[in-house]
Amino acid sequence: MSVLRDSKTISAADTAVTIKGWVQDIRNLGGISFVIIRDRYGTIQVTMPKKKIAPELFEGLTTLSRESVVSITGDVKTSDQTELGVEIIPSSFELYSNAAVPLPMGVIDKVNVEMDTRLNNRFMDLRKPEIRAIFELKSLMLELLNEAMTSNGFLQVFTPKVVASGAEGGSTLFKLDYFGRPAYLAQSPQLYKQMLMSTGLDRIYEVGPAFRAEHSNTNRHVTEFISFDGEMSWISSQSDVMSMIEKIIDHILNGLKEKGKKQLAVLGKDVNVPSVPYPVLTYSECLKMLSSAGMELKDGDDLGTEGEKLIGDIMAAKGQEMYWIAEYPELEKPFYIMEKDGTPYSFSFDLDYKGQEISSGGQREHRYDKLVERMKKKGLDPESFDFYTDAFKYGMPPHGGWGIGLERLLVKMLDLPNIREAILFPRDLSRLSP
Ligand code: AMO
Repeated sequence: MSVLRDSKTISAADTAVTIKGWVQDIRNLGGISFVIIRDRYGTIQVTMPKKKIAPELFEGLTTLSRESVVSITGDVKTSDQTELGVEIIPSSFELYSNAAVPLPMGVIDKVNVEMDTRLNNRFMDLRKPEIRAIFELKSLMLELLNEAMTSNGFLQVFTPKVVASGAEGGSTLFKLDYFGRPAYLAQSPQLYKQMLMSTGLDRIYEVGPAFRAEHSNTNRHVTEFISFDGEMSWISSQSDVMSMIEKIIDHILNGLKEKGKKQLAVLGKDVNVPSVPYPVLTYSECLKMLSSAGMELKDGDDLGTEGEKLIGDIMAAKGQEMYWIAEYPELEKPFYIMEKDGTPYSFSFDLDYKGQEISSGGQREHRYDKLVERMKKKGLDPESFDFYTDAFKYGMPPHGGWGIGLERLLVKMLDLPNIREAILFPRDLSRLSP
């Protein structure tokens, strides 16, 4: 009677086992042949001394095509030649699925494959342990995020992704035909998370897709990403929100370092956890830092990708990977951000990690009259946002919040070259399939 085992649990104490997986490789060395079977956890070697194995079995196993899916039953033997310290001497096998030849791309070949080829054949790409490790870490990240939010009293919510109006500017809205009416894919849960502050739920968070019709092809923009949003009431200033984000990111990074050891080892990476609190730079200080480094921007200008990168370099030289850029010009920030009264600035912040924005947020304008005024100033028609502004008319506490691009956080943590590495099936300007 054979027992089922995967490569993680198999041991020399087993006598007969059945393993199931993909045929990663077959090596024929004349008198002896090896079939390497891969499953979710790793690989195991099936060893076939020609003289000791029935000819049909030997023939059947050695002629399998790479990546075919099989189950193999046999005896476990200790071996000092394999990583696991064991090998399997087969007695029977079953072919579940025969892989066509040639493969669209290799799984173990050391040749460099273009990202497009990898993404076109993502099912194959994900058979590589170092690619799967990224998504195992992403899943762990969610587990840690939920832990951090629950322990800080946040309620998880889900808001609509088909919406009547955008919150983050018209240029990145995807338009839909909603039974003859115009509708859009949600760019962020912004309006809904703020409306929830008027309900008394006080602290809410959401992890869900956000859609942006980004017209540029960059290594940090996609048209669909996972946004981790939080909103909290009764804040005294934006610093309360910033401290909360620090607590959460610290929990996530420490947790990944500790619980993601195996995956990090597969990737050959370590996580450096920046100490909290993170340094705060104001927008105005950033302009001065950039000017000293030879980049002249006018007050009110967007720092831009180049500016962000340069500040990242300056901060890296000071040993800082994670830092805030706060108090942006109010003109640069959306209508829902509170102005810093009497100044051209606002109670807003971005969190930058190694020279790239991974989050933005701030204190919100919770006063109805000021909100409506600010919407008009931004060229918006407050009436088309009635459903949102109504929530401010009848009692709204002071509040603030943030949006974190989950993939950007992961990619920066692992120093991956492209945000697409952290998305199973990325969507961008040119990619709609798979
Ligand atoms: P913002 O538009 O800055 O703010 O978005 C928040 C975070 O989302 C990520 N992000 C993206 N990631 C990948 N591809 C994109 N195209 C993309 N666009 C944004 C970034 C960014 O920092 N409602 C506000 C947040 C708030 O104030 O609560 C908002 O959406 O990491």
